[in-house]
Amino acid sequence: MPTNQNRSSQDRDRIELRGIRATGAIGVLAEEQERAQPFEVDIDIELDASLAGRSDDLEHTVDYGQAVSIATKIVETGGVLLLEKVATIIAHEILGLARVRAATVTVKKLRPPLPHDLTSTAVRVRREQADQFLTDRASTTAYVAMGTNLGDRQANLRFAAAMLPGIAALSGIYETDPVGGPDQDPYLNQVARLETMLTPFELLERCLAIEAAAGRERGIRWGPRTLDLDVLLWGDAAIESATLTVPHPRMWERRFVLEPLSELAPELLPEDWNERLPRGGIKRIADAEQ
Ligand code: A4P
Ligand code: MG
Repeated sequence: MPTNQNRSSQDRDRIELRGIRATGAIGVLAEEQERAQPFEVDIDIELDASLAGRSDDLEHTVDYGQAVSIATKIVETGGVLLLEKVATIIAHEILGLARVRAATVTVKKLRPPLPHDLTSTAVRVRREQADQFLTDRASTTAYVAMGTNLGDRQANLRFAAAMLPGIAALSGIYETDPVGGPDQDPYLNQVARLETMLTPFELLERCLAIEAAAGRERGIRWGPRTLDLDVLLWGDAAIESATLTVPHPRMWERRFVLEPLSELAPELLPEDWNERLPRGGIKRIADAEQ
């Protein structure tokens, strides 16, 4: 957990880039698409600069030269109609740089072709790390692992399958010996494939809400639970944040995850997974209920 002191410097620290000038063919009018016009871009990068502030090492901060190059290149590439789109593309590219927590990008059209007296038009967007996964694709394929070893286990799995959004397929149901934690009853495990519009963070929120609705109480780590929902994969995203790690960090070591997942997406598993993982302690007991 970040300390309060950390959190406040994360909130306050910014790199501010002002007046990045570039020309590009951007605009709704035909003439704007044909002839490049001048733009000015301002960028605010939110980051935790406390380490770089002590170390004096470029590795510990964001190289703002890269941010300027990104903005210049995107404007010069042109071929976009709206300032909203240009600003969003720049913001998402900047979020791809290490250590950027959020980016605010203002794109200003310096000579707007309007029959009025005005100096400029501008659009400002702010995007955070979590927004990186807001795509314009219809949906993303994600996999969620379900586990239960308290109460009516089959009913808990049915509940999860009914509550998870966008279920496209379910694996069979496996009865499995508990791995880790205290002495506890066997689990039922199952994996779901989703076609989802949710970002990975929204999907995690949804999973936590469904666990709570199933009466999950958080006690000892790896202890018995009515329902555990783990986000295994979300497209090909690699996420390491305080609240979410994707792919799920322990999935590759767990037969109770990989065996059901292999029914739905064998191509996603390492070739040797079946030989590598200890056998036993797992039995397929039912097909997915339709
Ligand atoms: N979190 C981070 N990444 C993820 C992710 N990809 N998916 C964070 C879900 N959550 C993720 O989770 C703690 C926090 O992890 C969440 O609040 C979220 O912000 P939790 O569910 O409260 O804790 P947990 O599940 O008790 O701990 P952990 O370490 O996640 O346990 P696992 O790895 O889920 O393992 N044996 C059998 N046979 N079958 C099982 O299903 N499950 C576990 C739990 C142990 N042994 C088992 C089984
Ligand atoms: Mg969990």
